[in-house]
Amino acid sequence: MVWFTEYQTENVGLTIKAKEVKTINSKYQEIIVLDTEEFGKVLVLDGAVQTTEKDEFMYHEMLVHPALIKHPQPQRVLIIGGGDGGSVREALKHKSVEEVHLCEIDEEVIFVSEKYFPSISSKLRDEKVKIFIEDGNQFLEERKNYYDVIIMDSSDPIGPAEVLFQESFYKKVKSSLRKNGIMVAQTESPFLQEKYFKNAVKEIKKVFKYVGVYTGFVPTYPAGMWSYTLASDDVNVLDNVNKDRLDNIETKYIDEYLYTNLFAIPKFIKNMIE
Ligand code: SPD
Repeated sequence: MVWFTEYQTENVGLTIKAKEVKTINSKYQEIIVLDTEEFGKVLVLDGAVQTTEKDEFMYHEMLVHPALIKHPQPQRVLIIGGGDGGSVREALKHKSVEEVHLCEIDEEVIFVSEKYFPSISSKLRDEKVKIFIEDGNQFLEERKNYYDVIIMDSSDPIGPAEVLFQESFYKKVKSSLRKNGIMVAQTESPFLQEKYFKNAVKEIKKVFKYVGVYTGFVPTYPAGMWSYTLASDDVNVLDNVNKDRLDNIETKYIDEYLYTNLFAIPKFIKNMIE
């Protein structure tokens, strides 16, 4: 048994006991797979927990479904990051979706996920899915006016992912969306990563007309409190529409009630972004 600690801030860590630890060094990062009693398998990239078998549904459902439900008819979906496949799996639950493009910079994350996280990566080879091993920033340059929904399933804004949280990047996202397009981004922990959270929302607001921030619970992420930001130029993402679509989607976290009250977020968080 070994104790693994993710140093979430300079002063706070998350420590999990692991029965087994596997380390793979890819071209881009250190990938660790922990086998734990409490969370099942845990995927760690450069020291930060990305997903665990036990709580991944909390993150992936909240990241993916609100954007797809708010879009009038999502057919073309792009996921940037998310090589573990959790967001792909959730996006494919929407019947109108015809193609899902996954743009992941590190192919090794996909291989590791397919080997150790079959329940998360189960749909990566679905016929509707096309995988691009590319830098998201470059990828968008070549795809203008194409997607209905773009999902930013990135790691934290440190190192290579930093650029994915900047105004210049969100402008590219906007130009890759077609009419009625919606973007959703994971925007960090408002409680323990206030600076990253506020900055991401500020940059998104510079680019899109309609922006909505919501929160959810992910036990293995900093403070267990996570944020997501929806944005569009055509669809008022704050409108509470199409909630009956959830009837046809199997979920464990989000339901009609939660979706209807998606933007009922704590007051201190509203104050940070107003
Ligand atoms: N602090 C970790 C944030 C990770 C967010 N993305 C995770 C990707 C899982 N699909």
